[in-house]
Amino acid sequence: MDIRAIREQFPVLDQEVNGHPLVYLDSSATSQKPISVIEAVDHYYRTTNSNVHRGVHTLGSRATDLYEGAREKARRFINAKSTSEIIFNRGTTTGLNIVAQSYGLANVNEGDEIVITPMEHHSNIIPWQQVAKKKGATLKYIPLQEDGTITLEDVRNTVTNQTKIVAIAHVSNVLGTINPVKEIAKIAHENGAVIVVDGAQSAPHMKIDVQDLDCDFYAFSGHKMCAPTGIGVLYGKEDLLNAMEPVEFGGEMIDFVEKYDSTWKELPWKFEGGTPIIAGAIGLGAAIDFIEEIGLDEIAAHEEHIANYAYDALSNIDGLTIYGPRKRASLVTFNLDEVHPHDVSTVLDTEGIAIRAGHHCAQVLMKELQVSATARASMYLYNTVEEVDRLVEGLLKTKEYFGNVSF
Ligand code: 7TS
Repeated sequence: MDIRAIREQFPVLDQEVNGHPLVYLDSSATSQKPISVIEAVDHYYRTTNSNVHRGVHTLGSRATDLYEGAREKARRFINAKSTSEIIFNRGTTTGLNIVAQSYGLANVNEGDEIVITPMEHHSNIIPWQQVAKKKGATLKYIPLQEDGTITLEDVRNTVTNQTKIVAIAHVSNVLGTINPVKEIAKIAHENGAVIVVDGAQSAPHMKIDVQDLDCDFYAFSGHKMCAPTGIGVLYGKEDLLNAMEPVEFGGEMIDFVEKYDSTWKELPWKFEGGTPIIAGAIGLGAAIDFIEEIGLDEIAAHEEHIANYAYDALSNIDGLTIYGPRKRASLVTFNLDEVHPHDVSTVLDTEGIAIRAGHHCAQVLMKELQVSATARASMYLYNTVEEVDRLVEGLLKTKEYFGNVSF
């Protein structure tokens, strides 16, 4: 992979921040966007902008073709059987909420169980808390091991034939843990449950095959994989989606509306009420083209290399604790003894290095790790080992700085 050529595709990376070349290590929060994506959106607004599915005019049908073309790209990207199974929405949070509000409320009853893990992002916890509360169901957690993984034995012990939904992150946004979702799907299905996969941190980084994983639902966000903000995909198996009620009602999603009753369009449009995220979907299509041109295997290999490099380099810093397993996605979450993570990120920012500090929308996990916050450096296809070296230098400076300050 020619990193220099790739970096040239990302204009935002070519700048100084606080007098230093920017080192962007916050791609788990949101990725940067390549020129082809920026131009696809720009070109759409300059030449085509129209509403979709309704116009009989030329621009309207061009916009519809582009929008539906993006759906086909998204289908191929995760190897769904049909475009009926690809629902465009705002992102992972919206996708998971659709499953909870529609499938969850209809299929979870009193005494049933919903199974999640302590490493979930808030958007894969709170929707299930809401369903459990409304339906008198129990929310159960698969226990976390010391190293930030879960075991299949614990999955088997937690999932029972009362379990209706197993909801799990494919990759943890804090620990970097890669969960064995294919095996977990099998256990869920043996117990008559469905599996909902939070793919926010996996879709950008590894080849996803929803048929091979045999997951029932899979949600991801465009903005973490080079696409604009405000577009995401919810995949669901067609028979499940067909049996589900929409959660948003209004224009675009109806077939016939009468005074006291209405009927819905077929999939996937019944879940896309209102004017859809047209430019966002076109941007996502361009992002998929960009990623596929480089190749997800290439990207995954590059990220594995950089994740190992970062893990080793940060492990060598005295007083630095890394959270999560050795085998991980391309992010490293850590704390420096005695220094609050917000102070770490503030000092790093003065060096032009962007990392994230805080609870990372994972307060349940923070409690489990017995910390209130952590710092996180997250890498993507455009990051280099030299940037990791800059991070290490910045951390050594941070240590020195705070070592000389008396509290
Ligand atoms: N699930 C996981 C595992 C995530 O990492 C995120 C966002 C979401 C769901 C929600 O995605 P959204 O696009 O709907 O917001 N994670 C982060 C993060 O780690 N830092 O900022 C956002």
